[in-house]
Amino acid sequence: MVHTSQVYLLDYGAGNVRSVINAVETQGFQLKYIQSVEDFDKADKIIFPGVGAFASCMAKLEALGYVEPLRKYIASGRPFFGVCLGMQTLFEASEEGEGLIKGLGVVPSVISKFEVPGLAVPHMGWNVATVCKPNPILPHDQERYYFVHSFKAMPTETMRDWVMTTTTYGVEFVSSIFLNNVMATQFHPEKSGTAGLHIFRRFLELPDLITAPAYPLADPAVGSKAGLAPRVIACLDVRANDAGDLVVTKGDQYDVREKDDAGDVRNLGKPVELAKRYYEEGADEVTFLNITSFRNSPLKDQPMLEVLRQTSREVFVPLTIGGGIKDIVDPDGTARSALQVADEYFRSGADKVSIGSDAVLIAEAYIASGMQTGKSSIETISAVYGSQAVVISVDPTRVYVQSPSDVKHHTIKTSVPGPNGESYCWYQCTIKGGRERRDLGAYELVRACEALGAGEILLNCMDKDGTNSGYDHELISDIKKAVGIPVIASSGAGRVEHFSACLRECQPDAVLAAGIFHRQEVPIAAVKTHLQEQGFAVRGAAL
Ligand code: 1PR
Repeated sequence: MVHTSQVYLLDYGAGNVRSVINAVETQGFQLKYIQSVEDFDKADKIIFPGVGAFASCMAKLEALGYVEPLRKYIASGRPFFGVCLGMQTLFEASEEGEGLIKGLGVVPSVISKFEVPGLAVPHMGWNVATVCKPNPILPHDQERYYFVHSFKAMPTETMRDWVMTTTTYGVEFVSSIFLNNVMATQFHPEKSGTAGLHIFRRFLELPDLITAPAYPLADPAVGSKAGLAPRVIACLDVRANDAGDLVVTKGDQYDVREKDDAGDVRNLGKPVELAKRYYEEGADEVTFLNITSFRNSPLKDQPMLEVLRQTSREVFVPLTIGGGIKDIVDPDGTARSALQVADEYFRSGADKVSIGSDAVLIAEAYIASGMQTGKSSIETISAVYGSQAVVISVDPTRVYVQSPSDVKHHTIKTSVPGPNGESYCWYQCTIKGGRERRDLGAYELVRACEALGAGEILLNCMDKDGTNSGYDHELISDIKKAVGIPVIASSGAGRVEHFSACLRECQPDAVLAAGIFHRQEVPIAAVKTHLQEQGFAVRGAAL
């Protein structure tokens, strides 16, 4: 079907809008881009997918001369849809920045910081939206959508006419708003699977929001399934095989070659196909790790960019890309900053970048000097895209010691004694895919990275990787206590019980697995069903 309305995207050039574009296009609509103040008059509908930080977003809108035209557009009664920061900018002001930063002033309230004792911030993952107001967009109450944010709106008295849904994460906050022609969500419809795509479809198909018939409110007796669901993440280690094809591979303790005489790189499938399969099977997130990234290739030719472009056209859950996020020099001598490298990945459809080797080197320098330079990959990327877009991938290996005083590193008392009866250990950081050990502990690394602006930890464990023997609970519990940002538990999952045991004992924010999914030994749906039976909040079709 050909749609003729002029749908415009307000892209002020600061982040990943590719997934919103893909989500809209998959519904059969073509987007145009607001490129001048005149475009506000031409638009029948505007979608504003805000990304990055509130202050820089408002500064950019001011600099482009868009603030007044946008206010005028909204006052005209034509439909407007804001996503995440695109919702927050509608408010009078936000605490995100130096002092209170002024917003568009459409919604009579203020955005405040998320501070919930004992809960990781950013609020990241799939949470339940409770519908409070009849509206033409959300057919279902208690649907789970994907959130990622550190600031929130509260359902204050002044907000009464506006609140469409609320969500609970320690506190009840406003997860979407709707009044007359203005609708906006704190969550990301473009990352919320089919439930999210439905929201865009309704917004695009309805001639306007003011006269559109509303879905009835659900019976409150149904009750809330409230709570953030721990994410189940599928991880794809990608590299070129010996024939030069890009394949998904999987190592045993990081060795990805077959054990036979030929010793070829293990080939478990094609990256885009597998990612799509995992999305359809219910993965809450997909992570690509480009595991041979330390070998130099020109940035623009990075095959992972094309993998992301293709994947983001069909996979509507968050996508993370890791490997090679650092300052690089192209073979022709062109220098590219880590931020430029990340820019390319975000523009190609990534929602987060994961930094491995570079993070270790940055943390070492930071710990040695006690100084933040503002120039590292972690600092520069989080300043532009927000901390939630910067994941630190940790590749630690266990080192036994007789006593904590034997080393300068943070140690833990272990219930799995070492070969010489040692009852303490520390976790040594490695770089270059485990090829080089560094004089830095994982505990010190994650704390330094959090201080520098990282928003999440992807915690691998070299000793457990590919063993199918369960996660390293001692490591995960220790790291979870070390930081206030979300922690993804990785390495060692072999059975559904490993996921629930890890979640119960270590309380990570997400559980990741690779080998068992690739080899089709355990389907993602089986993990979800098991977690649900064990009493965990779960997002998925099984519910
Ligand atoms: O250092 O920033 O260029 O990033 C390189 C990235 O590639 C890092 O995130 C590093 O973890 C990853 N990497 C490098 N070499 C390997 C390898 O396997 N030879 N993969 C590698 C790390 C570990 C996990 C794995 C889990 C779950 N793979 O990602 O998916 O351990 O596996 P399992 O469920 O099968 O046990 P940089």
